[in-house]
Amino acid sequence: MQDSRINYHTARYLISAAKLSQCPADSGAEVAFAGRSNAGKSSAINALTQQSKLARTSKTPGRTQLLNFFSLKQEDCRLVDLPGYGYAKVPVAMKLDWQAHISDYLAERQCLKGLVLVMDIRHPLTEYDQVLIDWCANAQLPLHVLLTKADKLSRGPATQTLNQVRKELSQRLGELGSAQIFSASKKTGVDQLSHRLDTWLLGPLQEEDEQQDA
Ligand SMILES: Nc1nc2c(ncn2[C@@H]2O[C@H](COP(=O)(O)OP(=O)(O)O)[C@@H](O)[C@H]2O)c(=O)[nH]1
Ligand SMILES: [Mg+2]
Repeated sequence: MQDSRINYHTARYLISAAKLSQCPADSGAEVAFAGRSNAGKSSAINALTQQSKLARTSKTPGRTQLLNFFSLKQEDCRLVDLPGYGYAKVPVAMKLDWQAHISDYLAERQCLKGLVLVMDIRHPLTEYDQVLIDWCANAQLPLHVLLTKADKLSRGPATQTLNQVRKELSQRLGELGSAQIFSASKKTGVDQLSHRLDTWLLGPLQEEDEQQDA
């Protein structure tokens, strides 16, 4: 199925920003990818855009502390790779450090239409995933969870995790929350992700061609 409305393959690196004032103009529509370092964020963006080196992937966790912007050919639409909230063993320090980098962005960015929260399907709903879920609930920002590295689990446990995460999201976010299984290695779930982003960036599909009953 290759019928997404936006061609994500057109994504190009635009700019990196260390703070809000360095971000591109706050116009159009943007979707941001967040998640723990090493969860598979950059790989997910590369799978979505069918570009192996667009968002730098690394086996070294927590290397980039910048917000990386990618522009799509679709007018004024962008993808954003947010800094990972690292591996540090000190939760409070980790939280403050991470927040210093992107809380301004999340709070102020008007063109932000939704957040993709990337979790390793073997380690879902970590403490800081929970912080982000609460943040979205408070801000009433749509959230889509990618349970990635699904190639590392068999179908049974993967589905079990998906159901658990969906239940949690529905309790805390209602209609604003959704989740899916994903694998950047196997390209599983790319179409499902594309459709979710289409809806966020362009709005719901208009059923113009649908025949109207009298
Ligand atoms: N098996 C498997 N490995 C993955 C997948 N996605 C990412 N990885 C690996 O996980 C590590 C971290 O990925 P990366 O995309 O850099 O994570 P980020 O820090 O969240 O951007 C890298 O070694 C990737 O090759 C996946 O879907 N399946
Ligand atoms: Mg990365």
